[in-house]
Amino acid sequence: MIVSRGFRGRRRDGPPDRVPPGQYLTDDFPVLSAGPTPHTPLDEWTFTIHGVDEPKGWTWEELQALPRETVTVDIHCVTRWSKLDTVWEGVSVDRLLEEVEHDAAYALAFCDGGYTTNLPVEDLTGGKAWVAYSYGGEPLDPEHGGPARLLVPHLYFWKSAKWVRGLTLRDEDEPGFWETNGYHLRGDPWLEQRYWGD
Ligand SMILES: Nc1nc2c(c(=O)[nH]1)N[C@H]1C(S)=C(S)[C@@H](COP(=O)(O)O)O[C@H]1N2
Ligand SMILES: [Mo]
Repeated sequence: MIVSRGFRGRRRDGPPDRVPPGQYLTDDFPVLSAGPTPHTPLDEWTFTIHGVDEPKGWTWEELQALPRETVTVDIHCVTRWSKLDTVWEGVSVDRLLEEVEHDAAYALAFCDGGYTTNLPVEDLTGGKAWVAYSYGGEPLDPEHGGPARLLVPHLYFWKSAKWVRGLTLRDEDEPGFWETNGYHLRGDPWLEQRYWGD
């Protein structure tokens, strides 16, 4: 585990309706990556939905041409930091899933570098998840997952896969990288679903 930026800020408690149990607030944006930062050129970048009869892919340009949404959300890392009112831009996963025919219940997000994370499709739909390519009004920093990452703010931040390249839709839940290593299959911060058995 590479933690390339420390916690400079003081640990603060936050409003209990915004900060889930066991979390504290930070103004920093810590970097947590399980490996080196990949640098895929945009002209080689694609986002693909697999696990369907007709897989669907978008180039970087095609993704940029889809309707973009600006969202302001709170994020919660299982290592106990939370950050309020983060501003992102991206394409909603609803919009992407519109273009495939499927009735899958689960998805496995896959990334440059090999990271994966599993999610119920229900947690990716209904305006709750995005493929985000901008943070704080700037293109997403490579350390934070640029050119694009999954953003699923209502779950612990390990579900927000950095350098995401697509989703594989599945009938059954298959644990991803951290989930295979002891993290909870779903990861709802309000229920403190941190580890297996929580
Ligand atoms: N591809 C990839 N995505 C990842 C990770 C990773 O190691 N690789 N770490 C996860 C974890 S544990 C967290 S807390 C967040 C951290 O995102 P940040 O570095 O932008 O704070 O990314 C998640 N997404
Ligand atoms: Mo994390």
